[in-house]
Amino acid sequence: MVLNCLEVEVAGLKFKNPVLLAAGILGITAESLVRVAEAGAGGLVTKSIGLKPRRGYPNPTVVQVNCGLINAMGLPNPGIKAFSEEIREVKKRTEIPLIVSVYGYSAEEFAETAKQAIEAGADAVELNVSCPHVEKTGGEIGQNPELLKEVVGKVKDRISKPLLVKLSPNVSDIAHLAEVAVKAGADAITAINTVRAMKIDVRTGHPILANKTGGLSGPAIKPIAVRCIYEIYERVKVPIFGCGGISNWRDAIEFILAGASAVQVGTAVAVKGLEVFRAITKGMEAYVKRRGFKSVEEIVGLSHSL
Ligand code: RRO
Repeated sequence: MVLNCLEVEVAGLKFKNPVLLAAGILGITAESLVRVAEAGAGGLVTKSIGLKPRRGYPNPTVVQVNCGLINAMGLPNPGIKAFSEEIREVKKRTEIPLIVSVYGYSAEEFAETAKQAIEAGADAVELNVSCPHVEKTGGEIGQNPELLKEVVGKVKDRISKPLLVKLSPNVSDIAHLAEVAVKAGADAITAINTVRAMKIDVRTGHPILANKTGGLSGPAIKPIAVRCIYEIYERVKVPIFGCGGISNWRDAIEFILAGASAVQVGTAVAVKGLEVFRAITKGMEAYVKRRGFKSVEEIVGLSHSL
């Protein structure tokens, strides 16, 4: 039997490889999620879904800058009732783990949405407590230890599947917030969401995004993400899903050396296309074998012990 050196088990979820689709890209219909699965992703994270449908912000919602994208989509989503149909469809057509990203305006909304996602067939839930530009949710919850504890605790009581908590880099001590999330019941941490940013049109003087500010993603934020993962790894025992600017296998390996057990890719999928999944996993597999390791799991956090 040939062993797959990229197979990992993270927070009780089995992945054929540790390269997942990140929340926010191609994650709102079953059709696009199935295409990502067929392109070789090890797992899927959906667009963030709330209790009720939400239109999101007016255009423009995305602008390209050097080394990345700035977005202020404003959480557009069909609401968990309609999205449950998409979850069922994905689970019928793919075998890989489906993680539903969830947001809410209160602990109760987070918990109810998470419960409905699991009832529809989600394998796990990722709490979005880190969206940088929507009031009364996202970062406003994840940056407040008391609120974070309440939200994570309430969701944990309501579901019995793995609970991931996605944190924001827009804080002074991300590792402290990871500790708070883990004490409240998080089974894994996802780091990082986007970095607060903006772009102004020098001809007109106007901010380009309708919301004025947004979240920066892509290669520009990769070193920030690596630092965050390194710090979180030193402070909590639960596994970390690394996210933020990964666009090739070297980036993915760097995140794993910093302490990530698996990675999520978003902006590179939007910029380079679905081929990134096979390109990254191929490069990772070659690296693991070339270095004489049996499994990618052997290099998780390796940079901490060198
Ligand atoms: O929808 C968005 O505008 C958005 C979300 Br929910 C998020 O978590 N991060 C981001 O950069 N944009």
